[in-house]
Amino acid sequence: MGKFFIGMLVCAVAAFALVSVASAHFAMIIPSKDVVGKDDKKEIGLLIQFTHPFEGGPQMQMDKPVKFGVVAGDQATDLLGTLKEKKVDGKSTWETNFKITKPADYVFFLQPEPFWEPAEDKFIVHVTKVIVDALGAEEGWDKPIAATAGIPAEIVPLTRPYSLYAGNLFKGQVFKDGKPVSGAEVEVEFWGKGKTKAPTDAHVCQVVKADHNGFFSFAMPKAGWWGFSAVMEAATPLKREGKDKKVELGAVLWVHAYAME
Ligand SMILES: [Cu+2]
Repeated sequence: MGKFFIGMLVCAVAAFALVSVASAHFAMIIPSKDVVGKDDKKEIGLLIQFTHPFEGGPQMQMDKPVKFGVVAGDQATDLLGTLKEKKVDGKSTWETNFKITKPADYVFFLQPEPFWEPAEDKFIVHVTKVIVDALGAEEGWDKPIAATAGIPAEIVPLTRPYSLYAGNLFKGQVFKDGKPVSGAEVEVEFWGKGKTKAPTDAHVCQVVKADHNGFFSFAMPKAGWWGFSAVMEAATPLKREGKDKKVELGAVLWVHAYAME
């Protein structure tokens, strides 16, 4: 994180920061469209990156992911080989195109390499999803995919996670290792790209807590992409220089809200 090292602590540890900037880092999968209609081009672009979405940076390094693929119906397809690296501010981001071949809800998923965060003395793994509806399928968005995709955590939407309006209440359920996570803390951030002003630093990253069954909800006040990141601790630590280090396991979901005309 270079020169931004000090100012760049996530909201979870903002209380300990000398310079308190309440931005959080999020892994992102952003498709060029969240709903592909029958008259649309049957191909979408996907952007993968690790950054601070509200402020539009500083960009963080995203190594080639451990897993990247899509679940449609009950089948997972590995798309890791399709990713093309693109450097932004000297950090790796990834891009690919995906051809729509049938009506389905396409659940794209990403499991990044553990990212070492010296400021927090831990690794970060943000397992990320985004859901694209194609050709009027409107089916499959509410199904957990962790077992099919082989990922350790996920947010399962209860609100249909595409064709949303700004102002909608988004509801989701946090799962880790196949079980709902009681009291999970969910960080919420708008992909403001640095163009949206926050009244205070604390406004950058919103926080909601899940209930005993892992359910949370959040009303999105603005049109654009919204990221929900349930921040947990992985069951197993990872070694760094011979020492056990905690792993922050995030379950991230991105949804797009449209302005209502
Ligand atoms: Cu960061």
